[in-house]
Amino acid sequence: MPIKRTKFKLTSEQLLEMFGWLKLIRGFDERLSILVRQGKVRSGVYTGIGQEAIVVGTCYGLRKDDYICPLHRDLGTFLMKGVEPGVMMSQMFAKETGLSKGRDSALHSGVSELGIFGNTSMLGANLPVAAGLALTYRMEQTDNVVVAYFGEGASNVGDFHEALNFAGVQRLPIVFICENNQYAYSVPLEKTMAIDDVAVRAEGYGFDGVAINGNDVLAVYQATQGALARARGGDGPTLIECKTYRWHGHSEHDKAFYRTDEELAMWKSRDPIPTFQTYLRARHVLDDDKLKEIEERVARTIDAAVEFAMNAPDPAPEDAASDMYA
Ligand SMILES: Cc1ncc(C[n+]2csc(CCOP(=O)(O)OP(=O)(O)O)c2C)c(N)n1
Repeated sequence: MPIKRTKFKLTSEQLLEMFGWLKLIRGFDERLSILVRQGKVRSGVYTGIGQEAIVVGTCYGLRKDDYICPLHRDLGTFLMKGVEPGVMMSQMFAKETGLSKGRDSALHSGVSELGIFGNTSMLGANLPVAAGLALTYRMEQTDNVVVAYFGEGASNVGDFHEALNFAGVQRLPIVFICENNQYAYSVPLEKTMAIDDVAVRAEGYGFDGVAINGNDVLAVYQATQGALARARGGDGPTLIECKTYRWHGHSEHDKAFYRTDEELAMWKSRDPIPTFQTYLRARHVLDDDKLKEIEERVARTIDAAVEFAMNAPDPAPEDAASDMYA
């Protein structure tokens, strides 16, 4: 059954705020990419350059006590959920001031006070956990929602199907966000799936799935807002498949020789940021002065984050076994 279009209204300030997030998240990843080349980052770096509209469209307007279960490529979701840029950069530098105090690489850390469940290395394994979190919300009788991210590659593993089945049977308050960036590491979509849209998989588990342009931040926002409202109202899960493309390799050490320059150029012409910028200018929400102001603010924020992280202390060896659960 087709999903009804959700009506939404965003003020000029909110639209500009979304634009600022797109710019910050892009800038953060771009700076990390440079820092990797300079040998300054201690973590593996999996940029989401080209995919920012998914992060912003899904996280914008989320409540602090909604939980997100992000992917390895979703550094921006941490920022949008409230992690300070300096802390996030410290995490990439494995510093004492990072989320995990230098104990793990990149994005495996969570922050329960901010509603972030850290990514698990095994693809798809975050999804049953996400369903469990949604079950908790149901048992606690809150109207909070879990937003769980996964790649199209992960939608081929068993955990994905078990999580969707459980969420469908229990009508859990969860929104599944597929970041379909066309490749699972070096493997193109058509070599892993005999269908065109991951979204159709939802039907097999008794709820709606929709495939949308994942490079259109407002389309992502609209679809997410509809899914959140249904989940909060007790109508169960939704799967939103966001079609997109990652510009860099799987990680910064992957040169992505398995794809063509033409393909990359085609997707770069659909860059979510200039597309949104053109829209904002046409609506007279953005002008040259505002653009300059946003760009300067973003540059300052990132510079400060890098400086904070570079000057932060390394973790002390004697603390390696502290903060253990058992
Ligand atoms: C179960 C499992 N198989 C293989 C891997 C190795 N691996 C890590 S990321 C990745 C590709 C993931 O592709 P996708 O799910 O589409 O997400 P993307 O990286 O494209 O955002 C692979 C194969 C893994 N971490 N877990």
